[in-house]
Amino acid sequence: MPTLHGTPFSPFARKVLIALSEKGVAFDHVPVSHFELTEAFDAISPLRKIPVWTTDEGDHLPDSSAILQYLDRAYPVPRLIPEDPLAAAQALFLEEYGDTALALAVAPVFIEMLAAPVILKRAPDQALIDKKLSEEVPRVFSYLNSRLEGREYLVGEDFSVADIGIASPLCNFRHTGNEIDRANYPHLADFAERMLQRPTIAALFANEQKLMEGMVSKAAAG
Ligand SMILES: N[C@@H](CCC(=O)N[C@@H](CS)C(=O)NCC(=O)O)C(=O)O
Repeated sequence: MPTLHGTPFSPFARKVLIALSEKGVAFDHVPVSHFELTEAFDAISPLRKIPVWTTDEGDHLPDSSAILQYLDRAYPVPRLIPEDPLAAAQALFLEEYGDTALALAVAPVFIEMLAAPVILKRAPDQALIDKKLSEEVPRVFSYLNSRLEGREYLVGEDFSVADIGIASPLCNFRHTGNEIDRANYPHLADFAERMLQRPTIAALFANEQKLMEGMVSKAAAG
């Protein structure tokens, strides 16, 4: 059985979980957190990052975008990378935007508000949260909002890696309880709702909420 290594709370591992669910691929899941990676993990992930996908043959793919490329060729139904060359390139760019600008804006908010108190057992860095929410988040949300005007999906007429790449970090943002300000970013707010109602993403998000509740009550019990 192929194996995914990576906690479902990682925006990068969640990209892979969404694609696997969309394609109905069976796999084993080792939900390792990046907070617990040691040197031994370098054997399968030279950058010591999650996610890693290990094929049945024992090959390791240590990057979410590489994994999505692989999955789309190995399990082509449904297609998540558009056939059209321009649309494919646009989708890959938006996936990259999600992995970089969006993840860098919202993942630290998630880490400080949830991982810090629950996993790392330290106080949140409120100054960092405030800076992300007041500077980077508005810039990134504004760009995404403009890309989504009049569109159901980010590229073309179908769900693609672009939507996965943007929806996944938005799940982390939703976990923090912060809202996408509908007055300023109506198209992005609608997109986030659509994505969170999509059955594959809704099921993953509900499972994460259950896991998070368990972690929060365990941390509260000391
Ligand atoms: N480009 C990588 C980024 C993966 C990544 O940054 N993962 C984080 C967890 S969300 C990680 O493992 N961080 C560990 C570290 O940077 O030390 C991908 O798309 O898979």
